[in-house]
Amino acid sequence: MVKFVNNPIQGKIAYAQMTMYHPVLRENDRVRAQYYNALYLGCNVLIRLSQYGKAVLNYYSAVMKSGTAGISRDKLNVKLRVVMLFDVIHISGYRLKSVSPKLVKYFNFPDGLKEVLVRLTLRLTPNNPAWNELLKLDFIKSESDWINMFRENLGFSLRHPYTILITSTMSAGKSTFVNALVGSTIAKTRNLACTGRPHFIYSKPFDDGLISKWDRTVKLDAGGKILDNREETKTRISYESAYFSNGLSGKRCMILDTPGVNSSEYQAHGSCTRSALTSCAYDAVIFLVNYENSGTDDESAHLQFVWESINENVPIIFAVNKVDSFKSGDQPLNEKLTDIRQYLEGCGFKDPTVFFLSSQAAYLYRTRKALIDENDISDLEYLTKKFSRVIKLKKVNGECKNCADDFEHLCGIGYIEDYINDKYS
Ligand SMILES: Nc1nc2c(ncn2[C@@H]2O[C@H](COP(=O)(O)OP(=O)(O)OP(=O)(O)O)[C@@H](O)[C@H]2O)c(=O)[nH]1
Ligand SMILES: [Mg+2]
Repeated sequence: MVKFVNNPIQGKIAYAQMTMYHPVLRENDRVRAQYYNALYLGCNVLIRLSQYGKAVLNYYSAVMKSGTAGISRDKLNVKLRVVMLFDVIHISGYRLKSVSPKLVKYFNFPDGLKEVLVRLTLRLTPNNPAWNELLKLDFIKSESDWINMFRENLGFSLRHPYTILITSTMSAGKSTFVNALVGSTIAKTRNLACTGRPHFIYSKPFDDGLISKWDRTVKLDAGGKILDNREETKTRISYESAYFSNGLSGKRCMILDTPGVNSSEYQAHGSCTRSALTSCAYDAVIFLVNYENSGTDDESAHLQFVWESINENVPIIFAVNKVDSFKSGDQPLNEKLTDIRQYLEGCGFKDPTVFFLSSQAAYLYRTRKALIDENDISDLEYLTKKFSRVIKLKKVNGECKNCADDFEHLCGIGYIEDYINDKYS
């Protein structure tokens, strides 16, 4: 049985890496190597290096191009020692209870600075007034971007991720929907049983350009490898993280992409999704109804299971996906909505929240700058026209508070993000 807990160790991959503006990257090779070596030593002395910490150090080593230069921290200027203190905290995964007092002492700071840093590390929160004192110092002021990245990660570390479980029958478009929410290709999609185990996908507080992954080991830069996985040969759960560049950006959340429940070939897919649902370890559920193929026995059996499994105070959204397949002669969408609502009420869901959407259109739109396949480019062009001229989702999804006629709302995903943002606390 898979244990569906929000694992704090793997959850650390949600912290964005701060290397892009790292102050040491403006130094020469010798200083960078010195810095890396001193950091490596400091981490080994000051904290218990977790798998995550080792992965960050490895990543730093590649970015900082560590060499064989001397290792003494005293050779580094005070600014780099302050930076290193924050790096150690970052590498520890923002958990410093046991080391705070000796941490500041270790770096031999001058007296005034030492006091500020002790106050900061004793109550390590993004709002501690000692940040202002630190950032007032001339030699630190220039690093305020980098320090603010640290504070954003710190703020994230203190918040519980709002967990959204996505479920449906096979191939309704869950993984495409997840890619659309994130705004990049993080989950594998295809028109056959595809997702074979639960994927926990954490949001990052800011964009570090990396897709990270835990799958027995931590890979901070797993981008290209994510989609190569043969699902059945790896661990039973995969943890990934990326910056969500759209409606959920900056939110601390975790999307749980589950396998479709009705594969006759892979029955384990259904049982692991059902155990995720009965775990109740989530804050909201999104049930994708397949517009092309709804009302099947498999779907109503799964709806029944969901109705029995989830707590009544957990919000559930029904997202009718693939509405881009609508063609003239089809039942008008407002009638379809009435039928779907009745069907859901028949399964026990009182006054269900239903939105129509096209995950495929949202995904293509949000990744448009990176599209290279000609078919994708022409599909997007076609879908853009279809959603502004033919399929008027406003009529079924309703007017919305904040939307002009942006494509996110025209293709439906914007409504779902607005709803999540309303519930998010
Ligand atoms: N037309 C259309 N096709 C879509 C849409 N969303 C997904 N698809 C297609 O549907 C197929 C299945 O998509 P996936 O995202 O892999 O579906 P899934 O629910 O994750 O599948 P499993 O993990 O196997 O249960 C793929 O070929 C997608 O391209 C959509 O909004 N419109
Ligand atoms: Mg999938």
